Amino acid sequence: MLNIIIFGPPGAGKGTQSERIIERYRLTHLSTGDILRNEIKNETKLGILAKSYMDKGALVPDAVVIDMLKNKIEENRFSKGFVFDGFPRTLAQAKSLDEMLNKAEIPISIVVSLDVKDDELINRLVKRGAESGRSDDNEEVIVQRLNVYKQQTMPLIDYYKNQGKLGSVHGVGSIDEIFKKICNVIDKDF
Ligand code: B4P
Repeated sequence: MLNIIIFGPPGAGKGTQSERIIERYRLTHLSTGDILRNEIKNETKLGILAKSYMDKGALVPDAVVIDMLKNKIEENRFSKGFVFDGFPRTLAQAKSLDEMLNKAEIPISIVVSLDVKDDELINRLVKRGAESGRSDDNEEVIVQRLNVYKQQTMPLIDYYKNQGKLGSVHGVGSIDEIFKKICNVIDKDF
């Protein structure tokens, strides 16, 4: 089983590259951002709660997201493997994921970290906001999301480095070039 975490700040290209990874390696895409946006669209209780955090650039509480992800893993238990996109985002989420997967004897294989500087991230997300109207893609909220990333998510780099699972990829350039580099990192180990 191949379980990949695609890791990086908001706008690094996680969602974009995940689409290609799942196609090439025949994996199941679990994007917590997409799942939450779907809940918002369907105006569920979870969606209404999530929106109140996402619109401020804050993370949705760990307990909610962890529970949601556990259900999705269970629903897709016959999959060949997963691409975790946007999860984990906190140490508590990372530890829960390890616990869940280790218990099922399907641990994380590799963490691909996309490195992109802040000014490029802001440009990309402002552009996406203008095109898609996504409510958290405006400059004020983007700056807040980047702060949250640095405080709560970046510590996971050391967490996975210490497990010997981190592979870094420079995330600027064409989408094809970056995808090639990601495949090299995955294929080197598996
Ligand atoms: P996400 O949906 O994960 O959104 P994101 O960080 O903005 O990344 P995304 O995958 O969408 O964008 P990508 O980098 O591909 O999270 C949104 C919110 O949901 C969070 O702020 C949080 O509130 C909540 N949430 C989600 N998961 C959570 C969790 N685990 N715990 C708690 N809360 C959670 O792409 C960005 C743009 O760049 C696109 O327009 C793309 O076209 C462009 N792009 C991609 N690659 C490019 C390249 N090489 N060159 C130029 N542009 C590129």
